[in-house]
Amino acid sequence: FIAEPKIAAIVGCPFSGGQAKPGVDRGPINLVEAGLIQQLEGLGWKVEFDGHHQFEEISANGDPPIGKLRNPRIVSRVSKAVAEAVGYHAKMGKLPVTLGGDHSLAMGTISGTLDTHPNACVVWIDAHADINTPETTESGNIHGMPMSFLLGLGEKISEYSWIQPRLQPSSLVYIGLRDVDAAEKRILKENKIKAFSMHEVDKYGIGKVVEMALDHVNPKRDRPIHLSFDVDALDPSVAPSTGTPVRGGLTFREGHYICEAIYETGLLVALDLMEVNPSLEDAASVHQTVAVGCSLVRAALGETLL
Ligand code: 6HN
Ligand code: MN
Ligand code: MN
Ligand code: MN
Repeated sequence: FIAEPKIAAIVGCPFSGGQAKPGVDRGPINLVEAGLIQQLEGLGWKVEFDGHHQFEEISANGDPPIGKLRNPRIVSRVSKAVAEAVGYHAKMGKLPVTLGGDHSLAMGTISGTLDTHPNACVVWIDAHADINTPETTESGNIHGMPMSFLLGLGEKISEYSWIQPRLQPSSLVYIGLRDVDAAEKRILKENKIKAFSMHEVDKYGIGKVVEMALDHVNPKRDRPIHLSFDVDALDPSVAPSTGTPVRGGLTFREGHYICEAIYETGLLVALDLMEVNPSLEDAASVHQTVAVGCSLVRAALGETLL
């Protein structure tokens, strides 16, 4: 699906409004400053980057909650802008690589992918399911809800009417889950959404889990794949600088294996690398997390060990 010569379009999203901890908006800046673009060029990609997106500021009291949703208008507007950017790059036959920023941005990235590739499936790598609805959310943080908007679950919020809920539950698969809210567990069951938690990673090994995940969403290996990677899927010892770390996560190799295996399918049409927060933990932890973020992107874009 990606035209030759292979072109990656970096969509830098310095945005933190989907959650409460400042700093995650610096993630994309740090990833680019660490040399990500040159690294991808080193893999033979042509890389386009026209600067980080500038998102209009709405002050906190200019964006009061809608129900429990925090910063609902700015999150909606930013995600809509991201949908347009990702959709545009995808239509041009480029691979959009979105650097977050918090995971609410995936409402935009996946909407953009589906505009161009309506048959795409989503592989979501995360400690969390990010599938709370406006009713079930306990935190009000929209980064815990993008999947419910994309699937069309829960109460309709007019601010979000631009999102066409056209992703089928059978077109989504999770790997890495280990911190799923009670209501989210119910939603996953009710909608028969396939999820490989850390329990299944331990039981079967990551190779088998990725194979089973792809067999579920992409049995004939003919559908475009959107890979959305929340860096908190990795164990906090591997990626400490992230807003909602949960112990018992993917190892360095398990995370990279997923990216390598998706690349090998030749079906990747969009990639998100989210939730790197360079203001959390010490300088060495930040350096480590940014470096691991870069190497996950490289693995998804074809870096091999041999
Ligand atoms: N993420 N389930 C929790 C919530 O606030 O709804 C955590 C969400 C984390 C979201 O890491 O992208
Ligand atoms: Mn752009
Ligand atoms: Mn997430
Ligand atoms: Mn997460």
